[in-house]
Amino acid sequence: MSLTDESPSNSLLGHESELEPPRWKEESRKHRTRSCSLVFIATLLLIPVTILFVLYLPWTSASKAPAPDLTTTPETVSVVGPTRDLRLLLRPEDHVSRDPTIQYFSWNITKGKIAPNGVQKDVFLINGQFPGPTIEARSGDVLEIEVFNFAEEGISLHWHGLHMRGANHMDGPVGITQCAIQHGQTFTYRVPIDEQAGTFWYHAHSELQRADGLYGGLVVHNHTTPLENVSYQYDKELLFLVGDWYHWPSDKVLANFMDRTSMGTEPCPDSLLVNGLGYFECGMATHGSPVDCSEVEKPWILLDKVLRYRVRLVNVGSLTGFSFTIPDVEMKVIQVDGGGQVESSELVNSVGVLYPAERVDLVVSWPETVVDTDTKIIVELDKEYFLRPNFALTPTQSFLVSPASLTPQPPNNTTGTHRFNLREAKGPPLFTPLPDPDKLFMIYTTIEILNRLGSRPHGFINHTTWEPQAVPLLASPRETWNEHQLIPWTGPEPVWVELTINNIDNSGHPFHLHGFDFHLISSYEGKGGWDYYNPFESKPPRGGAFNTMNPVRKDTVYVPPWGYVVIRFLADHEGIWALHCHVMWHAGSGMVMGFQVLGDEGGLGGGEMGRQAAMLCGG
Ligand SMILES: *[C@@H]1O[C@H](CO)[C@@H](O)[C@H](O)[C@H]1NC(C)=O
Ligand SMILES: *[C@@H]1O[C@H](CO)[C@@H](O)[C@H](O)[C@H]1NC(C)=O
Ligand SMILES: *[C@@H]1O[C@H](CO)[C@@H](O)[C@H](O)[C@H]1NC(C)=O
Ligand SMILES: *[C@@H]1O[C@H](CO)[C@@H](O)[C@H](O)[C@H]1NC(C)=O
Ligand SMILES: *[C@@H]1O[C@H](CO)[C@@H](O)[C@H](O)[C@H]1NC(C)=O
Ligand SMILES: *[C@@H]1O[C@H](CO)[C@@H](O)[C@H](O)[C@H]1NC(C)=O
Ligand SMILES: [Cu+2]
Repeated sequence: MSLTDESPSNSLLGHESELEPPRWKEESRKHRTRSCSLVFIATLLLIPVTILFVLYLPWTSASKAPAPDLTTTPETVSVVGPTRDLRLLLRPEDHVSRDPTIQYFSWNITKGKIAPNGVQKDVFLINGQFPGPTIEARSGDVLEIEVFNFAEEGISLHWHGLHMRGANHMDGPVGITQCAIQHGQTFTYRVPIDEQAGTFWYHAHSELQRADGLYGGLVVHNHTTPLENVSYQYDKELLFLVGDWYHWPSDKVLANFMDRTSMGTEPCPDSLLVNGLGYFECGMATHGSPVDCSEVEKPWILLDKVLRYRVRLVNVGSLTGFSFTIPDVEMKVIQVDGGGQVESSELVNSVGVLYPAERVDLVVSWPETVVDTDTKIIVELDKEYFLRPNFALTPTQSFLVSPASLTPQPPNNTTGTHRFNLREAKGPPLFTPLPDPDKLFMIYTTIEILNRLGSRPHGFINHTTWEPQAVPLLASPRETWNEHQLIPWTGPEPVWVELTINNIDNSGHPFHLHGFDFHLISSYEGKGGWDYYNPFESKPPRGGAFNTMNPVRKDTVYVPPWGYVVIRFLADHEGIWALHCHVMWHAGSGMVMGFQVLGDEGGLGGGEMGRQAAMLCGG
């Protein structure tokens, strides 16, 4: 196929007659703005039930429990009064000085009606909790998580950011490394942590269930001396799972996105949650989007502002990035994603934009003059995807941070916002520059509306819109993979791979690579012209020379509109590793591919992991 043509629609994807040219799409996306509320009218006839508030129970590592009777649903945790405290305090002291171990967990997964922000929704619960229990570990641990599926639908779990060396069949994506755990089935995930440390999370990798609450935090503490609390100078650790939230069930939201009338614009969320709590003014919903709503108290957090905190911040949302601000604080960015160090001495009071599935670790402290004053945490959802306004949404919300003192003072006048731009994060200088790549790969990614697919928007990577096959790819020979699978092979030996992701859309895509950390050596936001990068041509990249001296290490990266990112990683451990956009509606409509690492040309179906991958299939 020729790549010299000036029109991306003609040269990149090759569906000349079917493709909508990106320009046209851009305009249609802007002009077809309409209110979400109209669409809400016909939905959500929820049976009124007593509102359940889910308590944060500290997670407990159960030793191997006797298998529960899967025919009777366990009782949902009964709910004791509203606790609206956002605080999720971590316990590094339980992990940093012990030996590595196998930690056992036993999880009952159910679905229940809860109202995290006052609005009822059918949400996944793990042992009665939403979000799921926070897992804390240290490098070298192995997690053994026995999952009992009491929910009516098939599920699977992914351990976001963990390399899963030798354990590709435990990685989670249905259709790639496993079949779903069906209702009434149980499955034990064995998750090796090896030498990783940082902020991770786990979430469903089946259907769209992450957007219905099937997720939780996973923190791996670094045991190396000097301990991180000493080198980064903090006293306590807090976890914040922050993300946008839809009142609709996820399958309805996806259906709305993939409807002919959406023109590829994403339904915008209704609310946002912090550690599973939010607030919503019921009055906002009355015009056209009836919900079962009760006013709840705004969540808040009580902190001893004399202490210095390490904040581990995760975007657990489905669509939007956000910025995180505490006006009167001194904040320093120390890490991104799973422990990728960030070189910065800058003191700020805000970070952003953090895109879905990205993480950032901060050390925050308060100047002495304000330790007794009230302050707030401000979460501001990024407007990039809000092309269809949702009048029910309050995109910027603040949560009171109350000092431990008995007589808190009103806050001083707000100071200006000094934001650390996460797109510009740099890692520490490398001792030697990154090795040159052995293999180059390049992809184009876009949301396309094709006649042959019913004029419904689909996520594409090159020519491929992903759909899961009945037998996971890990368990089947390559010759049986259908046209919905784009799985290049990196070869039989470990190699340095350089991957260029070109984004021909006018909005960004946060891409996640399973199984590896990568070095981000280039990121460029295009100006709307022919701004992509083709490593197979001699033309130099628009975004300038690659950074091989101090690139940041990540597992999820925002690919800017009309632009590209270039990443390098050492493809050295066997598996079929998914690569996909982390926007739920983009991945759910097909923006998914993978890499086959090691093995032979015929796939990995013949190996031991391949045999294990088929365990839950058929039957
Ligand atoms: C899981 O459900 C079973 C009932 O089938 C119950 O016996 C068991 O205690 C539950 N486990 C947890 C951790 O809630
Ligand atoms: C760091 O953490 C360790 C283990 O929890 C603790 O013993 C030590 O006192 C902490 N050091 C500081 C400076 O907070
Ligand atoms: C743990 O922290 C040390 C610095 O104290 C760092 O060199 C090391 O890379 C960290 N380990 C991991 C697995 O991130
Ligand atoms: C906040 O206001 C008080 C009273 O005006 C003042 O003493 C203090 O220095 C102020 N703090 C900051 C950080 O501006
Ligand atoms: C806050 O700013 C306003 C307007 O600049 C001023 O009138 C007021 O006194 C200030 N309050 C404090 C506590 O500094
Ligand atoms: C994607 O398409 C481009 C353009 O045709 C091609 O150069 C590239 O190799 C393709 N990538 C993969 C992984 O097939
Ligand atoms: Cu996307």
